Amino acid sequence: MLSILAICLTAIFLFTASRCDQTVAFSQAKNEICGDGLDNDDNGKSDCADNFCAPQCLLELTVAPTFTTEADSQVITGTHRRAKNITVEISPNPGGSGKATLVDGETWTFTARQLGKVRNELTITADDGLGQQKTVTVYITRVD
Ligand SMILES: [Ca+2]
Repeated sequence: MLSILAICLTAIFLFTASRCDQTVAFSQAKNEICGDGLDNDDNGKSDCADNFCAPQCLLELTVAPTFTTEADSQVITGTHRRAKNITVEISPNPGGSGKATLVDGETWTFTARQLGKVRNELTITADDGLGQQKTVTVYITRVD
C-alpha cells in the first residue's frame, strides 16, 4: 500500500515540474514616440495623428495686446504652438483679411491695413493641419 502512494506522488511531481518548464513569452507593449515620424505602436497613426500624443500635440495661440492705433495699419503679433496656418478675418473689412506670417516655430505676425475709424473685430484662427483649430477674437480701434 505504501509503494502505490509513492508512485502517485512521483506522478504528481512530474506533472507539476513539466508545467514549470513551459516557456511563456510576453510581448512588450509599444508606445507611440511623438515627433519621430513613425507609427511606433502599429495602430496606423503616427505622432500627433495618434491619440497617445494628444497632450504633447495641443494647438496653442496667443495674441500680443496692442490694439489701439493712430494710423490706418497695425502690426499684430503673437505666439503659437503647432500651428501650420493662421488666418485673420477683419470686420468691417476695408483692408482685407488674410494669412498671418509664421515668423519662426513660435511667433506669427499680421499687418491689418486700412483700418476704419471704427471698432475693428479681428478673428484669428490657428489650424494645425490635423483637424485642430483655435480661435482668438481681439479688437482694434483707430483713435485719430
Ligand atoms: Ca501609432
